[in-house]
Amino acid sequence: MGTFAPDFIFGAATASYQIEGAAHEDGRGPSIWDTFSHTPGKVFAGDTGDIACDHYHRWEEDLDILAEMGVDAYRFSIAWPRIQATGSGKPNQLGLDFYSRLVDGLLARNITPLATLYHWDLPQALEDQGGWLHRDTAYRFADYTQIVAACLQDRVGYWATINEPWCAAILGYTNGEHAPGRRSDEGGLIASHHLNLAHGLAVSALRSESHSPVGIVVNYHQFQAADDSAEAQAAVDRLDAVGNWLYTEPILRGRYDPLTLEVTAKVTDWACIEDGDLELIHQPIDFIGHNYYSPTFISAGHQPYESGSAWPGVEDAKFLPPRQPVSDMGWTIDPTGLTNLLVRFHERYPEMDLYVAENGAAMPDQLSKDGAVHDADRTAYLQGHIAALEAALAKDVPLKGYFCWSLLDNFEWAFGYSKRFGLIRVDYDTQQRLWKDSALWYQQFLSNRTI
Ligand code: GCO
Repeated sequence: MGTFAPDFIFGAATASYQIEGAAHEDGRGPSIWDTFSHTPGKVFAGDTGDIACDHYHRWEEDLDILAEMGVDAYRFSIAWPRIQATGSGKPNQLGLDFYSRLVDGLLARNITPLATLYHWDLPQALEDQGGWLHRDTAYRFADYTQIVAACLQDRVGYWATINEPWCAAILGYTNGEHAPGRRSDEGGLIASHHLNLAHGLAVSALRSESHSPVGIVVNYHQFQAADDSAEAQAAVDRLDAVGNWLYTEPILRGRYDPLTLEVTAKVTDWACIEDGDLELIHQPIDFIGHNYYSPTFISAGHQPYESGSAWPGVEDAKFLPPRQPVSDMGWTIDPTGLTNLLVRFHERYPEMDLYVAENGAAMPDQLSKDGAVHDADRTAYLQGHIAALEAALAKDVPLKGYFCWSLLDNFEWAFGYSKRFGLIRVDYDTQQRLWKDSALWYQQFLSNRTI
């Protein structure tokens, strides 16, 4: 156990649709998540992001909480539909002004802004034209990025182009679990390529307006073979190819991994890849952000590929049940998975600085009689995973920072408000913010950075 270096960044993270609310205010247009959440049956209890944590109006209070907590940085996302209501055309100055105030508010509190340009809230008008299945959306994303970067420039300390392209593409366009809820085996792969292209085009746009570091945030699936058989490892390799290297190989190596092309050949001919695309995608970047929550245990076995699978083309890979203990999401709690992820990713891409852009847990929080949330389970989760960072650093992983997901309880996508990930409890009736015990622990940890 030790103390983290002074230049190691600790923060907290949120995302626009999950906390802002004000869905129809100041020129914001509808996003695919507005449409999806208002579609009966798509989101738990019919929850929507219409109000969420009302962060759009309470942002100063929330920044004060961050300052009082003692974070170095804050990761948030910018809602494209606030900047361009239909995803293209003249920027909405009121939207730019909101994020300009937010960034200035962070800087005034000596907190470094890390801005994610796309955390899934695609303007619905672009979806109506095909969304991420439509190549042109990548170019619209670059235009949007240029507008935002020209406004915020180096007031933003770090830029992340896209949050979790796998979720946006596969859950949005292959199995339909997320917005826009489309179901097509090939769709998620086409959307993946266009998101990779959008990333590359956005990097170029950012470089033209800002000197700040640029990267992308991925939900790298931490697959772990359940036994040491060659077959189990081969199954992990196939899942890695379709779930992980599908993004990092074109972005960091300017190619699609041969195993990715081999496994997906039964689903797509990759006709969406045009000459020059991989050069556009493979722009030099400064960091990779990893969102880690849990490992996934894999064994080999006869498991034919079935249409609708979130792993297009993968066969003979069996997903084993989660291992205890689990979070309120039913996800295995295993900090060694985080160390393994960071070490393994560094071995494959040694040139990349790494950040843990999200890590945290939904827990069955209860408001106790004394009016507090004694979430010892969340505190234990955070302690274990922050300690796991040290194990990665001890193996010379160029890990530069850690962001807890999430600052606030918020709209957990298809789970609505039924899952609470926050350090801060949000009473959705009153919008009152309440520091959970885990927030008090994180504040104390940040005061001496010793675990
Ligand atoms: C994600 C998203 C977050 C989620 C969080 C908990 O990683 O899926 O970035 O928006 O809310 O991860 O699932």
